[in-house]
This record gives sequence, C-alpha cells and structure tokens, in this order.
Amino acid sequence: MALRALALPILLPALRPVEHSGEPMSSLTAEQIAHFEEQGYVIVPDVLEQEQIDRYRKRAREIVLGDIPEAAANRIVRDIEFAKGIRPVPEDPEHAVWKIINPDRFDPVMAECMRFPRVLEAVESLIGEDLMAFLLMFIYKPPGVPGSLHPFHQDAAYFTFDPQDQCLGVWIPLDPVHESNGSLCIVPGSHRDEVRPLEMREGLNFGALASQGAEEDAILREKAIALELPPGHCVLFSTRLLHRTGGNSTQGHRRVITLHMANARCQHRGQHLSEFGFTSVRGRTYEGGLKPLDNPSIDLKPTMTGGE
Ligand SMILES: O=C(O)CCC(=O)C(=O)O
Repeated sequence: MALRALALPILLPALRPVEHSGEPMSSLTAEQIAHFEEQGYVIVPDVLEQEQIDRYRKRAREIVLGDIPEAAANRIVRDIEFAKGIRPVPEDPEHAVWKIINPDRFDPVMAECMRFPRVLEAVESLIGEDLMAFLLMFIYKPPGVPGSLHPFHQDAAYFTFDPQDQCLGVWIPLDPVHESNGSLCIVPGSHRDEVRPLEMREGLNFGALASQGAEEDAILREKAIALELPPGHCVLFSTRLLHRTGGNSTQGHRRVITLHMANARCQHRGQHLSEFGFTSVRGRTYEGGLKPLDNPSIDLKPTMTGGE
C-alpha cells in the first residue's frame, strides 16, 4: 500500500521523543519499552505464525534456486568460503548462500516482510507512528561453516541518522537459533557507548566489517549474550548496540529476516543510504524527512555488499 500517496506534502515538524507515559500506545508493555531503553534491545515474542515462517523459507529457497528476475541475480550473495573456492560448491545451492539483499525490491512475497503488523506495532511504540523501512535482507548461515561470522559491530557506523535513536534494527529468526548456529549475540547496554569506527578483516564476507577493538575486548565478550530464540520471535535493537553473529557448526540452516526502520521525520547523512532506499510502511511521509523511493522496484546498481 503506497501510504505516501495519501499524504499531502507536510512541513517537517520538530522531532520529539515518543512519550511513553500515560495510556499504552501500542503492543509493547512499559516494561518492554524500559528494557529497550536501558539494555538497547527487546525481544518481541511470536510476531510470525508457523505458516508465515514456512512461506518465507520456501520463497527464499525458490529465489536461490533461480526464480528471480535476471537483473536481480546479483542480490544473491554466496558465503565467501564458497565464492573464493575455499570450500567446494555444495550440491544444494542454498547451502552456499550468505544472503539475499533487498528482496522486497524484486519479489512481492518477500516485500511482505517490510510490513509485518506485529512488528510495526512494536516499532511504533519505540520510534513513533510514521515509519520508513529499509535494507531488507534474508540472511543465511550456511550449515557446517563455522567460520561464517559477522564480528562485533554497531549498525550506526554503517548509517547515520539525526536523531540516531529514531532508527532501529529488526531481526527475526526463521529457525531455532542458539550459539552454535549463529544466533544474534548482543552486549546489553552498549548502545550508550560511542560508535566505534569499522574496519575490514581477512576472511570475512564482503561488507561484514568489525568495530575496532571490540572482538579483542575481554570485558565486552564477558558481557555478551547469545540469544536463544524460537523461530518467529523478533529482536528490536538500537543501531548503537554492539552485536555479532558466529558461524554455524550445525548441519541445519540458520535463516533470518532482517531490516531497519526509522521515523519518517529523521534526516540521514552519508552515502550508503541512497542505495538502500526507503519505503513508507506506516503513517505519513514528510517533506524534508526521509525520502521514499519513487519506484520501489529494484534499481540494479552495483551494491555495497559486492553481490556476485
Ligand atoms: O544475522 C546475521 O547474520 C547478521 C546480522 C547483523 O549483524 C547485521 O546485519 O547487522
């Protein structure tokens, strides 16, 4: 639904923090909101039904097996160990994939993942009712590839918003996740730290950058928690929160849907976002705020992630 088509251009009002006192505004409880503010993340149970989990797992597999417009083929990125020939290409192509980038831009089924109602309600209670979604990804951890890790980083180092706390990450596992298959590992409270610069490391997937000094920091590692979640739960987390995912040493898939949402009145700085593209998923858009894509269908420029 093109919500922006309903909105006349509106001058950008001052962006105030969402007020949480008084009547509940949405699906998150006061305790959940306080947890997000204090710890930098909150778990929202059961945002997806089993039928939806099956639907997106199935659709991702179809895309990986070739049901994709030719021009979008570079949105399927193989894990570096397969892309570089360090491991032989497996019989099942899905076992070699790292991620599908921006599937909303070429696939109507995947585009549904930008607007899960329970996710939108929860996000609304944290950053307000006018929401832009961007950078949808379907991320695998290939089975039996323990080296496929994404080191500690803060998403705020990839993209800068003003105000930064009006943008957050959404992470929804489609398989049971735990430490040995590459669950999300977070450092509670680290959203209050400075945003560390990112650096490249040998052997990592292209674009999986590391926050300087974090992997080697014994105190951070001590504080870190690998979340154990069933499929269909959701983690909402601050873009400043330090997080990492390990490799997958099990023989099963680890699949997640991940995206970001920002208040439509934010401003963004930096270059990367122009290619991510914003889609209005709830409420209004604002002149002078984040600009929605004119045409959400994919504009197939090379990606920052180096899709093959
Ligand atoms: O789930 C993953 O594999 C990585 C998610 C992540 O850290 C990110 O995309 O920033």
